[in-house]
Amino acid sequence: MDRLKERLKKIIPQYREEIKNFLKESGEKIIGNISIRSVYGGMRDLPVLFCDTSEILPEKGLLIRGISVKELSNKLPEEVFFLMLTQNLPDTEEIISLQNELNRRAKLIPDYPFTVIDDIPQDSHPMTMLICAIVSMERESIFVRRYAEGMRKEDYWEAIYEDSLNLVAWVYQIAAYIYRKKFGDGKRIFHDFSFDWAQNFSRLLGIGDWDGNFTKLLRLYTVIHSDNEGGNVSAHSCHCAGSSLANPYYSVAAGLCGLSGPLHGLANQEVLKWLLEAMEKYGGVPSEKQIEDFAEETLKSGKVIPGYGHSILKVIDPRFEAFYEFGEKYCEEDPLFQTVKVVFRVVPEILKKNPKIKDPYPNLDAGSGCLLYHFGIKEFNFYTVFFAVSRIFGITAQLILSRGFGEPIESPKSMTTRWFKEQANKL
Ligand code: AMX
Repeated sequence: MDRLKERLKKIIPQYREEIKNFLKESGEKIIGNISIRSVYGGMRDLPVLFCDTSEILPEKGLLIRGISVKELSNKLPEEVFFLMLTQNLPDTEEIISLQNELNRRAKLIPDYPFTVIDDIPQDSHPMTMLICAIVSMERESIFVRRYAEGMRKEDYWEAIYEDSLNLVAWVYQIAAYIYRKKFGDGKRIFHDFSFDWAQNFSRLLGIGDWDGNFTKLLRLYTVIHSDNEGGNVSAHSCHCAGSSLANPYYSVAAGLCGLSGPLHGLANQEVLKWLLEAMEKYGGVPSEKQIEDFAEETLKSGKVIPGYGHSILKVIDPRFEAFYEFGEKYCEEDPLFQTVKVVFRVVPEILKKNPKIKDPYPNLDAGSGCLLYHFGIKEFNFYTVFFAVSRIFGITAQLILSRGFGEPIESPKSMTTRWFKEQANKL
């Protein structure tokens, strides 16, 4: 029995009822003003979406269902997925049931997404390969089949759940194959049914994780990148496509297309480039004075210090702290990690000198790439694929809940600049 699905069968009607009653009581209440700057500024700070899986608080960082992601850093990605959907961490039977469910589905993956990867130009970006392989599997969608059979609206979420679980069980297999095609011997490694999700991902990548520490990093990395509220580009793109009832293969692909941008999923590779450049310039781990000079040079040339700053946070990102603690435990001696530590000691003090910078502290990207690099993943352009595989947990959880709530198609009103100017002139 799929215990997560059974739980959701009880919970989703309650969620739906709660929102229905809330809207009945309070749906017409006005909750805010909109500034023209917000509209033209990426809709920043406009509370116009709801998302219950996670939230970011300026002083606490990312909370998943009210629990700091740092406290979840020793949990399995499967446990966090369960938490996002049900508001509770699973008990032993529930987690075993979910893991069995994922393993059962893992072996049902069709062969053709692997052929898609074989046939695509091999100099394509790994994200292109991943997205094409995901879209190619759209013909497997249970939602599409059941929709054509006339499924009731109340049951949409169940079909979305089926597709989502298949995606969680399949996508890491595709990602690992892309890694092996592009950077390894090109041979596909097969699933081991006695393993958990991260153990299998690690095994399929073929990294040679003799002490199990890379698998531990994959678990941490996945949990930390799994979700980040609903308004970021990947979550929102997936949510928006899903609201048209595009099936999860299309919706997730829409989210991942957004993730592939340099302002979203690529930041961790920028950090790594910056650290390696500093190390090359100074011939090893730079001193505090050298990093100070290097950072000042970066700022003078009009660039940002990658890995520092955040649009909401005002404290050290707890996700950075979790990676930092992992680094202290497993790669203390690594010169790259030692450089991360020097940067952490020096850069916040430099950024604090500029009053415009609201958050001078490290964000999650300041340490994540360094850890992947330590374990031998030196191909920067694959890092976004790790982010994508992790983020699928969050965006599919959000999709399942959105269809569970019966959310309608998204259709915010756009107005012309002429209209905004007219409004501005009236004020
Ligand atoms: N180095 C130099 N200048 C910085 C800075 C940094 N690390 N962080 C912020 N600033 C500057 C901004 O560029 C902005 O300058 P401007 O007014 O001339 O455009 C000013 O300080 C005010 O910015 P802010 O309000 O504090 O932050 P923001 O919401 O505009 O930007 C972020 C947030 C993350 C884009 C920004 O801090 C930044 O560019 N950081 C470096 C890149 C990075 O680490 N990105 C990853 C973020 C995490 C993620 O989403 N993956």
